[in-house]
Amino acid sequence: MLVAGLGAGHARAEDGHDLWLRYRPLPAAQADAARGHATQLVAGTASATQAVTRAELLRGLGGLLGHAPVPADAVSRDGAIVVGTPASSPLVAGLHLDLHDLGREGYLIRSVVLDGHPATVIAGNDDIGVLYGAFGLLRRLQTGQPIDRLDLRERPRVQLRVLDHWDNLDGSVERGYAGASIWDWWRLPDYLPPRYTDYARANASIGINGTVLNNVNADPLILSHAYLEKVAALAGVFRPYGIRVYLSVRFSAPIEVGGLKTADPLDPQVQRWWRGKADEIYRLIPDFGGFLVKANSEGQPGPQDYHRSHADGANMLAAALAPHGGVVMWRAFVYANKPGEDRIKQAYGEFKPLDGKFAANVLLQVKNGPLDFQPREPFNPLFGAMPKTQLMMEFQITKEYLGFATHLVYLGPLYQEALAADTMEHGKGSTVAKVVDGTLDGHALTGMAGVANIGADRDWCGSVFNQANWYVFGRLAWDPTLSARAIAEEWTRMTFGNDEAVVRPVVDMMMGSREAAVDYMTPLGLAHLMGHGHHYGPEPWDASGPRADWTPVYFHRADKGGIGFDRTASGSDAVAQYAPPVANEFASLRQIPDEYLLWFHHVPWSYRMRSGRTLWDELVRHYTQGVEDVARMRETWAGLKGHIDDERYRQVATFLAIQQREAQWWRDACIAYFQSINGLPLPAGYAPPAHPLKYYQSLSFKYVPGYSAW
Ligand code: BDP
Repeated sequence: MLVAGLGAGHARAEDGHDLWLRYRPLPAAQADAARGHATQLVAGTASATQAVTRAELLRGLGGLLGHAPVPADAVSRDGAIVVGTPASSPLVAGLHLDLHDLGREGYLIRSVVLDGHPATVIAGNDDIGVLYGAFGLLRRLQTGQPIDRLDLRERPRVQLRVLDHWDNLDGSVERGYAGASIWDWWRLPDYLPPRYTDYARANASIGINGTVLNNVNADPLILSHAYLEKVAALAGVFRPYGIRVYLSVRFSAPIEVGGLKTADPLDPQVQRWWRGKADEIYRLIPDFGGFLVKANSEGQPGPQDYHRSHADGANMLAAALAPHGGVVMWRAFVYANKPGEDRIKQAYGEFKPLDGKFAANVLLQVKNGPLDFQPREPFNPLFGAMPKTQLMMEFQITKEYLGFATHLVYLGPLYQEALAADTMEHGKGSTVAKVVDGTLDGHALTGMAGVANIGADRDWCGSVFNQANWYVFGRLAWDPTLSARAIAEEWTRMTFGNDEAVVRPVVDMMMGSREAAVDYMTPLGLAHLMGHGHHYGPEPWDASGPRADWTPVYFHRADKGGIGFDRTASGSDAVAQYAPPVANEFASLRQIPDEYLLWFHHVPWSYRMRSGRTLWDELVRHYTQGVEDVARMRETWAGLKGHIDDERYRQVATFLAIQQREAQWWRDACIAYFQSINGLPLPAGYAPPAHPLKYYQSLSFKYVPGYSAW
């Protein structure tokens, strides 16, 4: 028959489209062992969420085990899987499980005996918890773990786990490197391609429960009725998967869409307009999540245009959403208020005085670092400084400053480093994770956002390894205390299978990849040395307009005498924004960790590092190390040839070659430039840059993907 003729089981190339939900057959021994625990599936279909849960289990188990369990209404054999809530399933109700601390989204998976038969129950208080449980069970199988003798309880530690799409209505994606926007606005609301459902499945599988569909640099048109109908259609696809939609709104929309003369948040007409808009939205989308707002930041309008505060603006929108249960995610990424002041100090100056002034349904969305998604930044001092405000984390998943889609940089270690940072707000152990999950100051409304790296590319993210960054974001939003390594291992097993000869080297490569990028781009606390505007490649010499604080020279401050930004009391005193023990550590040359040295200090090139080397020698060593690390990553990958399907193998191999070439470019251009400033020789044994500085300075790039004027 035709199917057999195509070579059953092997015909499909792995192009990455299936993400970590590949459900390829498990090795025989594991499949045999598991099959006895997946003979029947007793799962309802009364709600849309129940239906997709059942479908996912049939699909997943069928793929992994060779054949799916038999759908059944009752347990009649050993090895049934029983799925539901006490309300949806009499079998689950009869077990009298202790579900009280699981909340709406938590789940329990337990091996039980039902009607005399060993069975596995996946239970929660709500359908959505059960769906998460189904994905949890599938994940166990996919990662090579047994599914007998189970007793698992899980619940998310963060309430709003949200992707922020910086997608424009014209189909482009700001800072997007995976093709065009996945939202086909033109053919919405009628046409709903399967990728919308797959997007929702993928998100639900890692616990993401919200999506902001459009760019923070928002087009007001999104609030027009025609577009709201398109948004409603997407919300309908996502709803069964527990995903709410949110929109980025432009603060001046009452003028642009509403025809008003002002957007002053204290103007009653403006307030009425937003209330009316909220009512209209909720008529179309009863579970609409709320608004994300970038205001008075990088040219966006905001309440300050009317001499009102950020709190006035946020609270006005919050009042419009509150009757419907919506929230406002107000961004703290602002730096325009005091020209001349150290850019990284400005958000704190702006928002700290507003602590306690925000309405109950407002979250302040704070980037992990005080600058802008650099390869490494110290944690944002707003974390730990606003106990009376619900602060949510904003990470960037798309790699705007990390080599775009082609560099293999696993962001787990970056996220973990930020979450584990100790703010010392209430003494030792006051980690950023505890601010974000609300436990430090007792907040109930909590959130974590990730700027999505998703586009219309077949593999969604522009490379297979970028999928790991979407994955790790979701898993850490679910539980910020999980380890980046454990998540990398999970993802690797789901993505490439459980062959130990693959898993170990791939996980090691992933775990080292972020430090490699820091080394070849911005070691020792340097930041923002990327190409002007597009942020592609090195441009440490750039001093062009329109703003000094967009240029590399502003940030590295290299001169004949030394390099680095003095942010101690003798400089901008940004250190003072941290709690005293943290501030003291950062301010002290003796205590500051090497990785933050030039972020906080301007030191001579001859400065003696802990290693005994001079700063200059150490800098050259790090730049070189970064390139060598990428070379090693390439070797590791080459060693996996034959263990990975051809298509994905070749893509990664090609991208690693690009990465190595660009890492070398970064190293050479930065060394050539800094050497032109300090006039020092390279330490012995280090190769000079391949080209003179002028060559690197002559490179220019047009049509760089993801470009935006900001
Ligand atoms: C920067 C991006 C810019 C964004 C801005 C933001 O370069 O495209 O609009 O952040 O977060 O990282 O608002």
